[in-house]
Amino acid sequence: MPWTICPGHASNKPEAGVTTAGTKTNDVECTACGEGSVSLIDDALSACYELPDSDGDGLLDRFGYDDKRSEGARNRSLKRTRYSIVKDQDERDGPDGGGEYDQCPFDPNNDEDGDGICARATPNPKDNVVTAGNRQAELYAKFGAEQDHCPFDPNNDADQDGICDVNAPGEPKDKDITTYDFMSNSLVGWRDMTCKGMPDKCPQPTMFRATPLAPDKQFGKDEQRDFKFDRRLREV
Ligand SMILES: [Ca+2]
Ligand SMILES: [Ca+2]
Ligand SMILES: [Ca+2]
Repeated sequence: MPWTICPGHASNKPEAGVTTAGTKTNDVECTACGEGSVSLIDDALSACYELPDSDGDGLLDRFGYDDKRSEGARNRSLKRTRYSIVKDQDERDGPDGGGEYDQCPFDPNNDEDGDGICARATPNPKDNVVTAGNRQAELYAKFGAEQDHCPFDPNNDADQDGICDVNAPGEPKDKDITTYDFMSNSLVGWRDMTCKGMPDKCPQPTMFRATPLAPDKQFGKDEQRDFKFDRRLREV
């Protein structure tokens, strides 16, 4: 007697797993997977898998799942190979029985500043799976396995001084978001000196203009060689 096949997630029935194994005389019993568990394969061997929640925020990890899709005569005749975290991850928003997948499975605050970067590091080798650009990374926050070192600062330390411009309430924040360095990666702080409004009323420059102090108002050859111009400097 062929055993009953418990439906997987691709079926039009709610996914179910084996709760009583089949024997020579008894059929398999299937039970629909409850909230927070899945069965991603239709077969007569795989049970529902209770999904982990690594950061304890109530949202489920896609990582950790496994099943018996490579075992048994039927699975082998279908040329199934072992579950692959890269090829076979559940791409739905959540299991049939309830629950939702976590786009930042190691960040309980789930990208608090909304910049698409999760706050905590994704451990190896899971970080390789969700590296930005991989298909699986689309199931993750926008910037994949990147870690947000300024999780409360959506501009991620705009003046690049190593101090997050915004921090968690009660933690020190960068009071002086100003750049004094020509090698800076941004133009934050290079405000127009003729602007008389409060600092936050003066527009942020989009280019930098260098003014030589020499009487002829020209940069000498040595200055031109030493000065580190970048693409935002249009006029000398
Ligand atoms: Ca979670
Ligand atoms: Ca999370
Ligand atoms: Ca973030």
